Amino acid sequence: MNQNQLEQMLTDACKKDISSCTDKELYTGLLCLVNKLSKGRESAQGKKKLYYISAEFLIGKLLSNNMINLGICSQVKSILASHGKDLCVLEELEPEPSLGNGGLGRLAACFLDSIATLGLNGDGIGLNYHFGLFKQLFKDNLQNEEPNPWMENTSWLNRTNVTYQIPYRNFTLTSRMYDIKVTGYGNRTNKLHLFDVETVDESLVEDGISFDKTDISKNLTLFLYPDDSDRAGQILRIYQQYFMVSNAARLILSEAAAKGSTLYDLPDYAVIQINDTHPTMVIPELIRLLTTEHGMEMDDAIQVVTRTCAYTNHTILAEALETWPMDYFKEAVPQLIPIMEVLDDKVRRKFDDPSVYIIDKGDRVHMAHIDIHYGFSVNGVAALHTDILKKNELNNFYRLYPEKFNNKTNGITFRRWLLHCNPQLADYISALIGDGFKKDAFELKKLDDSTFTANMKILHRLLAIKDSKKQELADYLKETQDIDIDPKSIFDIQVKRLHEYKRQQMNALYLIHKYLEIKRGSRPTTPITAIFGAKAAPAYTIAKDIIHMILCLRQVIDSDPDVRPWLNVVMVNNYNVSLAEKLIPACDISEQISLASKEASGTSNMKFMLNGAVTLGTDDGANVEIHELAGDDNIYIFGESSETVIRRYAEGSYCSRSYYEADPDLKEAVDFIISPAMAAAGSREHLERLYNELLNKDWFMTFPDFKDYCRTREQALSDYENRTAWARKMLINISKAGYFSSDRTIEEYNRDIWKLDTGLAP
Ligand code: GPQ
Repeated sequence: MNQNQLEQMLTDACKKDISSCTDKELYTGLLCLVNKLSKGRESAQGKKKLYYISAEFLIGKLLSNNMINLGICSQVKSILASHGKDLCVLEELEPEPSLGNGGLGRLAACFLDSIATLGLNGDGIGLNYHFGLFKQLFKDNLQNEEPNPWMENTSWLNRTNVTYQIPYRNFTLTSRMYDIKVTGYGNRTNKLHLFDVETVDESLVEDGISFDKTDISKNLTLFLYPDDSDRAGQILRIYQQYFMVSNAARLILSEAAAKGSTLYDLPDYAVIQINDTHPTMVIPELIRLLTTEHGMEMDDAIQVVTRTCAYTNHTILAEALETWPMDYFKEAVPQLIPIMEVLDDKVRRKFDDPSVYIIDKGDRVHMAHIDIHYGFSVNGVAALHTDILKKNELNNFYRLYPEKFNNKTNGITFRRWLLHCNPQLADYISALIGDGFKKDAFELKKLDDSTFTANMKILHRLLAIKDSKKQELADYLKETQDIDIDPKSIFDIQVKRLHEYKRQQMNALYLIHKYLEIKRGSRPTTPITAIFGAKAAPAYTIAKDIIHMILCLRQVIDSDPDVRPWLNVVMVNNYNVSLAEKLIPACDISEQISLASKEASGTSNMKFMLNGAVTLGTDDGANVEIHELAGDDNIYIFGESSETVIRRYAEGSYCSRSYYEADPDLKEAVDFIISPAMAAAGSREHLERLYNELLNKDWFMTFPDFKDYCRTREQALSDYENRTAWARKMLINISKAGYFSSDRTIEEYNRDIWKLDTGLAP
């Protein structure tokens, strides 16, 4: 389509001349135009179809991404420019759906993009949360939560005619399916199906994010992860999960039947990827539907379902592995109990090992155990993670079913995380090595050649692009959050969910140490800006205390004229996908400092690498693979190894206080948390609780890694001063990032697990 035709279509969609449109009218017009253009593209076809079921799909804003994938983005930009309009301004009008929490949800969104791009026949299935996760607000240096409404009259959601009756113990809910089109890059359009109930009552929510948890028909799809610190909240999760999977199961069976499946041959028509354990109930629910509504024998149904379902594990943290009391199922979905009892009974007859039972002696149901026994594939999300699953966490299962276990190292979509968020860098790469990397990310390897890595002009240009992204971020944070940062400083960034194992607290301890050093006169050569972005789960007390510490520290430093010009600590408000798109291209040093063995993979580490940030991290999750690819000279690795950490846990002898007593720098930093200066900025209660937690527990072992972390971070800061050597590290990181394209990950899922027809060649 040429530019004139496109301009005419946009004018038609806006129903008036582009120049006379308000920004909002233009945004809506573009949305309609994109919907219309993607309508022309059929879903990928094929006998067999993938269903990716997930409680989270952190899709981010869709306008620009869809335009990139439709191949109209640069044309639209110039049409808008010719009328004095700016796409960036329109983008700000799009609300961001917060249908996810962190990496797991964003991974699901990257996967949908790659599945469509590769022309695979596969849809996502999830829930349509009206208020998403929550919107984060800071008040008195504390996190507050508010609903995050995102649905507007004209939106990406399309109401369908698909509805089902979903049965619970003493009532039935009528569901409705909404679809969001997932447009692949230069290719087919798939769908994200989001189920909802029409009786949901948004007015139930008052005072932040609290609401009456009793009336399920009114509250079912209000929030992702509603507060589950009490029984009612926990049972609400069961109601949600069952709603998601019962709808999914009905849709899957009806689509297969419509294509001619007898349902005995369901595995030829459907493969279900269970994204962590939230959708696990799809297994008993499918078995229930096959036996009660389709007349199948129990053993046949179990066989069919086992050959259809595959499970992805995303964590080894014991507290994150879901187990639910049998009572909850009795209360919400008693129809599943006979099925789960049969599943458990079969396991007990076959294996004489209580650690692999589905229902334990305390009458709790272990969701992951259902997936492993009654699915055909179990995968981890990075090489180290899968190894730890096999050797430690799931070793008892690995010994029973070695053939089921496989690794699929995570990936990210380069459309969003390079072409969209950093067009300057993408264009420059195109100028150097051509456009091929946009379809085949491995072509980035071409950059690792001395014609580029030893070329001063190229290295300087790379630095200039980084500088321009830093300036853009500085302008954006000033305008939207009234945060001042110096674009000439080093941008050191840690953005991810707030969790003790990710160790934002260790980053903060370093910053306290640095603050005190500067105060004593030891100034860095280049000023440092340390940026955090993180939401804490509303009921996770220590995580909220860590946010409080960081915000108090920010205030202390901000009001100290001796230090502020040299060290700036910032926590952006309401970190989300849109902010990530601005932060990541501007980053110099990427903080990936989880306790070794605890971060299953991490995916922001890959996004930063792709955008030319250098990683400062532990040998954990996918950092291990980044380390291997980038090489020792282009990454900063510190800290104890995963083996040491695992051994330390097994010995049970870790004592944080002994490290505190032995290291004066550490002691000084920890004590500062409860100093008068910090207390004046915040609440003594929160700060003391965190101080005591660290001193008496420090479950994620920040103290043993503190010294090495400080030393390594200092090394990175000093290496930054040699600008061309640093630029070379950046370039090598970019050149090795191709492996982390989610296209590669999805090809592996398809090759090893899904085995779908590969529709169009990409
Ligand atoms: N992850 Cl279990 C989440 O974001 N949420 C979860 O509930 C669980 C895992 C993350 C995990 O922490 C990261 O290391 C991974 O990179 C990510 O899933 C995707 O696999």
